[in-house]
Amino acid sequence: MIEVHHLNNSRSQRVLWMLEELGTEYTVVRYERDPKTMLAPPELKEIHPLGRSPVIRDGDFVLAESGAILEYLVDRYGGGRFVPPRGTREYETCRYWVHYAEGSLMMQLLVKLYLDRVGEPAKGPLERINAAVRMHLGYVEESLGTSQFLTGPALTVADVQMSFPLEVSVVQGMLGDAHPRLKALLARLHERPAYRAALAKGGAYAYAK
Ligand SMILES: N[C@@H](CCC(=O)N[C@@H](CS)C(=O)NCC(=O)O)C(=O)O
Repeated sequence: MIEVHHLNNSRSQRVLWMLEELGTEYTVVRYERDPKTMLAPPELKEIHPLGRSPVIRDGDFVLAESGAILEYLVDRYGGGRFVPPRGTREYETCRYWVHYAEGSLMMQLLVKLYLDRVGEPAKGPLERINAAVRMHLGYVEESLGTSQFLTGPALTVADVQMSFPLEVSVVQGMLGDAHPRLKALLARLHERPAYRAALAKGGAYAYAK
């Protein structure tokens, strides 16, 4: 059975959600962040040398990196669900959003998180990163257009992977009334039974606003 090495309040929540959508059996191995540093406990390094979450173990295969994990899960257990047909433009767009989530949007949000902590001395760089985050969110809002989900009328792995940076954007006060389509998308994602079931399995998650 698949093991998900899951850290509270983390990106790993979307792996549980994906597995609930797939209806694939899994167990959760839980780790708690240090309440002061918010870092993962050292035991996570026993499953993967980087000591970050998520990590899954499927048989003797250990895989880290949330985008790679989600793509692996839909390829292996999806039977064609949660991903557009290969060879189509929608398939490539789906893959684009999976990479964009961590490679572009989340990267900006992490810089913002650290600069926010520095405070006044980082005022200039913080203004620049806020402008960059606003530009990114405006771009995602426009890209969504009138679609129900990021790659069209059905939920795909792209929506699952993008959920975390969008949720972090809400908590950081960057995603709001200027983004009615993204707010509606998040509401649509949050009301899914599989999303709710994953929350019940994962424990503390501060981003499901
Ligand atoms: N790009 C990686 C990032 C993994 C990552 O940094 N995970 C965070 C949780 S959101 C973590 O484990 N943080 C604990 C720490 O840095 O000690 C992914 O998408 O899986």
